[in-house]
Amino acid sequence: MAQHLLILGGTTEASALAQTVADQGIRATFSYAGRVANPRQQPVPTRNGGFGGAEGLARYIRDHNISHVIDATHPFAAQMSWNAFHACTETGTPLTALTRPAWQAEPGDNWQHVPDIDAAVAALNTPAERIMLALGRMHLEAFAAQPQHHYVLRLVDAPIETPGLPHHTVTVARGPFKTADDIALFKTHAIDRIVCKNAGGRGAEAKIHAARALGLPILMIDRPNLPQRTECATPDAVMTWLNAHPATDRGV
Ligand code: 3Y8
Ligand code: NAP
Repeated sequence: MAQHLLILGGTTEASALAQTVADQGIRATFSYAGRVANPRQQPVPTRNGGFGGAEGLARYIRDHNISHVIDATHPFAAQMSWNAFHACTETGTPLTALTRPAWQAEPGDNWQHVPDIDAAVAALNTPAERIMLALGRMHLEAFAAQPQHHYVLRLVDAPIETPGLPHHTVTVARGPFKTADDIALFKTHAIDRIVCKNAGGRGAEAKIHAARALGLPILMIDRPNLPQRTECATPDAVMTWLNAHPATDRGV
C-alpha cells in the first residue's frame, strides 16, 4: 500500500507536522473539524468537517486508503481522539498522537486545579470579579450560572449571537499569543483571575506567563481522559515512527 497520512489537526504542532511532511513530499491529508470560519491554510490537501463518529472515520480510512493516522488534535478534543483510537483499532491502521506536555505551575504561581468545565463554573461561586475566560466559544454558556462576574472573552471569530453572560467584553483574536500582549490585555481589563484549559504547547502559553508576571491566580482545567496510544513529542519523532511502521496492506 502507498503511504497516505491522515493528520487530525487544529494545533500549532499539527501545522508544524504538515510542513515537515510537505517538505519531504509525503502524501497527506490534513483534517479540520470546521469549527472556525477561516482555519489556517496548510501545505497539504485539507478537508473540513466531522467524519460521522468512529464508524465514519473507519469508512474514510478505507475509502481513502489511509496508511497511518496522526492524531495531532488539541488535548481537549477527547471525542476525536477516542474515535481515532477505535477506528484505527477496527481497521488495523497504525496510529500515533502528536502531543505536548501539560503546563506545570512554577514556584510562586497561584493555580487552582479543577477536573472539567462544570467544576470551574462551581469554583466561581465567589463575589464579583473580573475574569479572563480564555476558553474559546464552545463552553461559554455554562458560565451564565455565575452571572455576577465580568467576563472578558477571547474568541476566534466574532460571535454571531451575543453570549448569554450579562457582563462581558469580547475580544476577537486567534493565537499563537504573545506574553507582552496578554499582559497588556489583562491590565487593560483589570483582570482578577484567568480561567483556562491545560492545553500545553507554546501557542497558548502566553497567558500563563502573563499571569505569572502580574501575580494573578489561574483556575486551571485539567485534561480529560485520552486513549492509551503511542505518543510523539515532535514532528521529527513522528517521522521516526513512520519509518518504523512502513505502509503495509491493511490488516484484515
Ligand atoms: C479550528 C484552526 C495553528 C494552530 C493554532 C494550540 C494553539 C492557537 C490557543 C486563549 C486560548 C482555545 C481555542 C486555542 C488555541 C492554537 C491553535 C489554539 C485556545 C484554531 C483552529 C481551530 C480552533 C478551534 C478552537 C475551539 C476553541 C479552541 C480557541 C486554525 C485557531 C480556547 C483552546 O469558536 C470556536 O468554535 C472555537 C473552538 C475548539 C475551544 C472552544 O471550546 O471554543 N480552538 N482553534 C480547528 C478545527 O476546525 O478543526 O485556524 O488554526 C487552532 C488553534 N487554537 O496552526 O496555528 O496549538 O493550542 N484555541 C484552549 O487552549 O483553551 C485559545 O484564548 O488563550
Ligand atoms: P471533539 O469535541 O473531540 O470532537 C467533536 C467532533 O468534532 C468529533 O467527534 C468529530 O466529529 C469532529 N472533529 C473534531 N476534530 C476534528 C478534526 N480535526 N477533523 C475532523 N473532525 C473533527 O473536538 P473539539 O474539542 O471540538 O475540537 C475541534 C477541533 O478544534 C480539533 O481540530 C481540535 O484539534 C481543535 N482545537 C480544539 C481545542 C479545544 O479546546 N477543544 C483547542 C484548540 C484546537 P465526527 O464524530 O462527526 O467525526
